[in-house]
Amino acid sequence: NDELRVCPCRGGGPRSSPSGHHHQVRSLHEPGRQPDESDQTDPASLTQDDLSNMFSDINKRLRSIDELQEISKYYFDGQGKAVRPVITVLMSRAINSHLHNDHRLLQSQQQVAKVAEMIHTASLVHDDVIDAADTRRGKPSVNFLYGQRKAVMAGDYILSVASTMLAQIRNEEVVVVLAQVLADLVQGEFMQLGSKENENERFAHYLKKTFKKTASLIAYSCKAVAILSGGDESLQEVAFQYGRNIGIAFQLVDDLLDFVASSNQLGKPSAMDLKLGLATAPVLFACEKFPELNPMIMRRFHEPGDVVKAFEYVHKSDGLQQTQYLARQHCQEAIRVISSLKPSQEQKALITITDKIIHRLK
Ligand code: GRG
Repeated sequence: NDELRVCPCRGGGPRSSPSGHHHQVRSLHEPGRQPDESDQTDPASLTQDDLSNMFSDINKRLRSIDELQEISKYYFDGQGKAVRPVITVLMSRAINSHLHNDHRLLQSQQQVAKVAEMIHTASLVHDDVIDAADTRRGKPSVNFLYGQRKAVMAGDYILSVASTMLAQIRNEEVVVVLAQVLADLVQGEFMQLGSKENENERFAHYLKKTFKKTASLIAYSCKAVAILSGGDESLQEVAFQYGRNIGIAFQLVDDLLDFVASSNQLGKPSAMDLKLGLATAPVLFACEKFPELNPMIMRRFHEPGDVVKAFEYVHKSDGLQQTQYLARQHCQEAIRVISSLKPSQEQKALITITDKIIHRLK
């Protein structure tokens, strides 16, 4: 029932004041959807209790001088999918079950879930400044409402509070692991600025960028909670590889949705990647059938008509199917690694999530 989420302010409506915004705080769960009591492996139901206070806790930590507080809290309204905290909580509990026969979440693991959502949100705020995006999640973006300078500082502030929360976990290894995510996010964003001239290097460059920009946060959050559970290196590697594979699949589907979903579903304009000059997996695959795409990729779809032509070539090729196939392969690899844990509801939910990632519409 995606329709329930459609907000009248979608599609570049009038500027609305953030304080007077009409969105209800939505829980992590689908509105109007009755949780199925019989489904003990549903990711949303399984994580409901552990994440019910996440947004109010984060909002409490973001206390600051008036306007900075208002801007920083803007995206912590329950409208995001909270994919990273859900995966982090499920991984924590799956590993706690595996090692200690006790699926309860540790407070430190819950803190990692919050920090992951905060790092994600800070990166969204900065990303929208870099891309000059007007909308995000179907509402006006922070930079659109408050301007670039305040948006940059709000992103920095969210990150600084997240750093304090990370330090308060009091585990040096976890700090090192999650600090790597920050370096990866910046490097991933940086890699996106350049295109490779050599066609053979393009796909490898794209996958490396995809790991850093999207998968790193999920992979290292999974590793961090494995460390906190007392897992050895091989168990930490299971958690990391699950997160890495699911993260790459998630971004591949994101890149696919940019070509097939409506702007209403996405909460931002579609074909945005082409408009930003980015050649993602569907285009790189399409290039095999239509080499005419090569010069367009090199000039970052800058000439008039490039975006429309490239969009058509992608749809005429099997680039979208190939992208989906690659996402499925990464999901299968995620399932393979997580199957080495002792069976638990949470382990099964981590398998269910791969299906949701492949079939998601937003
Ligand atoms: C400030 C830490 C920091 C980094 C700066 C701008 C930047 C460097 C990195 C950008 C990273 C970025 C925006 C990656 C995109 C990842 C992605 C797939 C976002 C969409 O995630 P969803 O669909 O979003 O989970 P929701 O809205 O559901 O939360």
